Amino acid sequence: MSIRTGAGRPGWMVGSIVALALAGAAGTIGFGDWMKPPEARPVPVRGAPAIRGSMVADLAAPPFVPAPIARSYATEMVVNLEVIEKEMEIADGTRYGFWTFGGTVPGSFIRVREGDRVVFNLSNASDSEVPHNIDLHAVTGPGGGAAASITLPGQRSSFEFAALNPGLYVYHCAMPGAVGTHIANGMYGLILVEPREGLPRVDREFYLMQGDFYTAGGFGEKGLQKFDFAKAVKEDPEYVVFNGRVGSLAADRALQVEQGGTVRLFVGNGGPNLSSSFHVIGEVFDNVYREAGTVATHNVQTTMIPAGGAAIVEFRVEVAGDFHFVDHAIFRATQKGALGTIRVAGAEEISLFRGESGPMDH
Ligand SMILES: [Cu+2]
Repeated sequence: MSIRTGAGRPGWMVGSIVALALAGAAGTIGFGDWMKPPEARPVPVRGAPAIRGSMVADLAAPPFVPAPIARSYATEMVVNLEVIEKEMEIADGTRYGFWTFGGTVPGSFIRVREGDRVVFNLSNASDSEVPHNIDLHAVTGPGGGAAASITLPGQRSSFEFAALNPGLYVYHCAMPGAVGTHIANGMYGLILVEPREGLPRVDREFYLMQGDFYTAGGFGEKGLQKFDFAKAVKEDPEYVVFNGRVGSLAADRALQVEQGGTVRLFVGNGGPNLSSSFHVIGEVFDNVYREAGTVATHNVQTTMIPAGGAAIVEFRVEVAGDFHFVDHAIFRATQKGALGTIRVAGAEEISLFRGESGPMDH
């Protein structure tokens, strides 16, 4: 079908023809949909349910997450999160002035239930040098809360939202005029809005988040490194890492799981610039909730996680050994730090895999 837009044709008429053509082609708008209950409509009508009681959210530092939610009703969930500017190592012997939500990169993991009314209290530590705020992608509301949460050093702000859509969402600082710099300094994390019916039980859940960092000195240069704005604009990072530093989840900090168990990874990408080609070497993802949406796809090797996006991946670890996860844009893994390890404890299972580790295998 082609639509010609003749000169002089009124704009509204062209618009109507396009709208009708799109509706007809996609077949998504039908009168009958309005007769269905709200949740059966292609675009659901969402509203806040009745709220019962109030509680303070348990937050968790990466790579861990708060326990699954057992509640069968919506409640008022009070989230208290503090912004802390602090120097930490980005690699052995290399320090960086991070800006954090809760003292870690990524920030504290927040877990609420679909329908909860979230009372979000953001404080900014008194020794901070600049104001900060927060935009949670789980929020339905202007700026994701950003304008309502601009907080000066030593102050606190508060806003409220209804967690309408289930899913895993990125949150980040969004200070007007300086969003990129704040995110580049590590100001991001994940909030899980658990669906009303909960998530299927697994043996272990972990929290990973990729980020790209722009230091004045080259990769591995020692000492305190300054943020390099020009490199950030060019999207040319010195570091691409999981959980804020080279080796955050490697060697004796590897994620520990038991052979035969099921693993769920909540994987986010703070960016600020790069998309992640997330891959676990020697594993196939049994389930991937791509872009952290609701529908799972299966038997996936590598999943794409955009900057400011997330994915939930699940798999069973049938074979013991070390399984490295990477950004499969592979020079980021081998030269810039995008590498971590899942260590599966157990016994050899030769019906599934048999082979010796050679001298080059490390
Ligand atoms: Cu900030």
